[in-house]
Amino acid sequence: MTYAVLSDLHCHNWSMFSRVNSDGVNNRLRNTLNEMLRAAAELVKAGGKYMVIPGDIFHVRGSIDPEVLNPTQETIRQILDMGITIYAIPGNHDLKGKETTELGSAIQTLAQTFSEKGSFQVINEPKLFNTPDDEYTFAFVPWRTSHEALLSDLGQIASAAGNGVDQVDVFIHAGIDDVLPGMPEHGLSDTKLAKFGFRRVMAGDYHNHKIMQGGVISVGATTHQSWRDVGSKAGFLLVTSDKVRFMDTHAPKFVDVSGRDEDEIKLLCDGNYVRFRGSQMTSEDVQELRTFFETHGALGTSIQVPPAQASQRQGTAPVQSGQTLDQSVTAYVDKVELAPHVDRAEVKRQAADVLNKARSVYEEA
Ligand SMILES: [Mn+2]
Repeated sequence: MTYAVLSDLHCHNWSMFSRVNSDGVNNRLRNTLNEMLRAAAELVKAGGKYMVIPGDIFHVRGSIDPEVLNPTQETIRQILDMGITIYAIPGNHDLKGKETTELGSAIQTLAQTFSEKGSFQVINEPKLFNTPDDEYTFAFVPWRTSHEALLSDLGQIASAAGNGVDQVDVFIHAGIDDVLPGMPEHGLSDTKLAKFGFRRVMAGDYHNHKIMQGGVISVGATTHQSWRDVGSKAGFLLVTSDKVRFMDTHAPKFVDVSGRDEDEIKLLCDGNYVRFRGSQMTSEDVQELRTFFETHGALGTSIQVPPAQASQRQGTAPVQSGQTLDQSVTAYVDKVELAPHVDRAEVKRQAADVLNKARSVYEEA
């Protein structure tokens, strides 16, 4: 028997590289919803009926946009009508406040909409249960702000499972060290998660699919969403008792072609959003490069080079700090003094969100 896992959908009215489809829906939101439907179709094809979403169905914290909610709800209705049961936990993006509460959870509204069907289940407390057909033992721990709380919840579930712990697949929303290259470690390692002895620990939050030791798995996001996702594996999982099959996203990816040769670039452009960073170029050369990307199928382009003329006028070499803006912000957050109750990893996440938001405006200009 097979079940499906999708995480970090981040349903949103995206601005960068987006347009409005004829039905009024943001095309990038539609791409995500189509991937959800594809996962449901693959699940049914494999004879399965459970879909698990370990967090971040929505993107914007603390408010729901009707142009996002309505098509998302309609997609979920279609999936439930296929005979699928969805189990979901709120991720940090689904929550208005820092902790998981029903009141502050955007996905609670989906649970209420589909309460009669009973087939969209939101889990707001740590929980261990068998699926109705006794095929699986699932456990869930919704978003926790501290690792201590998360690990303590997992410990309690493991002892409740007793000897059967090695048959339990547990779902959390927490970034695991070494999943995102360049993201500093923050103390939640695969070793710590593996030691409970669960069959699998599957985590949403960090947007990169990775299988680690001891059944610990970062699910990854369902689609690429921004330049932060360059190089990450996005898609969904089809899971059986002994196998985890990664299904690569069919939605456009954010790819960086800087330093690649022409043949590689041709292969990377098709159907994707394409970024190039390099040394100074004239505006004519930039336009030529853009046309080259588009000719080979790029759906959007971002060419980030210093303008050739401006720097000649200055007569000085451009300042090269050797650090990206993201690295510099991360380094700053590492150094800056924070109040004791403030979670440094959360500050980094939010700073990255702000940078990303600013970029989406800048890229469009
Ligand atoms: Mn997320």
